[in-house]
Amino acid sequence: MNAKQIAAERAVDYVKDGMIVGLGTGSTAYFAIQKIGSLVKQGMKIKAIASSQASDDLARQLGIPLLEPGNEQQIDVSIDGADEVDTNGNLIKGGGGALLREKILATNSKKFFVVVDESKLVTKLGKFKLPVEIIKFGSVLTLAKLEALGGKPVVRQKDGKDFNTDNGNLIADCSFYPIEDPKALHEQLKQLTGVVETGIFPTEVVTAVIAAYASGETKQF
Ligand code: ABF
Repeated sequence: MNAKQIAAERAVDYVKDGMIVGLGTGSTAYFAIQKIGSLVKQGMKIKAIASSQASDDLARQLGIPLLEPGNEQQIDVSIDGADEVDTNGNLIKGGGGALLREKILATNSKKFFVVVDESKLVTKLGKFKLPVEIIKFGSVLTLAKLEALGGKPVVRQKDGKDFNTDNGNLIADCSFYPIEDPKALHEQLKQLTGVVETGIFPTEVVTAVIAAYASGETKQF
């Protein structure tokens, strides 16, 4: 079993019969979704809410019943990957472009587990370019504001075109390394009109990070 799978399956230990689970996105969350699928096959009554079209598609293939987010549903546990995790448990997410929906699920879950292999652990955030979701209207102006803050924004491309999020927005990948105060930077960026969300998930959003090593050992913090 590889480290991503070990971390993901460890987090699924927190999923119990009758729970509503938030499904993350990416190659680590993939293993959690697979495991949840096998629990459903064994008869566990689990329902899920997906953070991306890709995870929604995977959950459907595995027969996991899916819900739309709504007031009547309290998400019990969300499990998701990350692009970087610092020593205090602050995260950068959004490498897959699903940061906004991921954050809506994470911040509306009773528990949020982050699953990573050791390659994601860093002392300070920011070597991984910080994804910032911005709306298309006036994006040149928003990009200029990000530039003025020193973020050197680059609009993410896919197949030679601007990448579109599931919400129809753009992603500006920004360079702020080293990010000394992740929460302060997040709050500063959120104040810019045109910025929808940032890929910084401050540590208070996170219940626990489960990191797995190639040796098979895990660390939870
Ligand atoms: C999502 O997928 C993210 O927010 C992050 O960008 C990415 C991590 O993917 P992987 O587990 O494939 O490295 O969780």
